[in-house]
Amino acid sequence: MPKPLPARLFALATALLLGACGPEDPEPASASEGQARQPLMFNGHDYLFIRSARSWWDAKAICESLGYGLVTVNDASEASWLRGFEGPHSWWLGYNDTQTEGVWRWSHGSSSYVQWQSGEPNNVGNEDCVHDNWSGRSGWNDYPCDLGQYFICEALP
Ligand SMILES: [Ca+2]
Ligand SMILES: [Ca+2]
Ligand SMILES: [Ca+2]
Repeated sequence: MPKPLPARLFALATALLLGACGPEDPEPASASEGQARQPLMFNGHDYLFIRSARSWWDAKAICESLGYGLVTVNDASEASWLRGFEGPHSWWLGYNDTQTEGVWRWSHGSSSYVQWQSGEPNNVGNEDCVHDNWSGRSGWNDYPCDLGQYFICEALP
């Protein structure tokens, strides 16, 4: 079980996330989106679904500033649970080949589980970061790291 997060971290997270949902957020806030910014738990891990379109690098830094990392997908049950919150959007995961083209790693932790969409990864135009639910289709696509996407943080063990 992860350690309970102190109240001051929640305050920081709330302030940061509300601040992050300014002009870059293409969608109006709603009650359900507000709830989605609170940590959700699955299998003993806390997650944040952050509905602010950021580069993969910014997303990674924001997760880390909160004591999380970009999500590592460990198995099909976690992938399925995540998808239940994704709606029509695509979301950054921690998977990337930023270090060596074609050598895929997780930014935080490790996993041998993969769920590529058909024909992916294809590195079209140099795609080194992975998002889930591209075009509303199940599975992963490699995508340019500097384009803005919503993102999922998972608490570090
Ligand atoms: Ca995980
Ligand atoms: Ca690549
Ligand atoms: Ca691709």
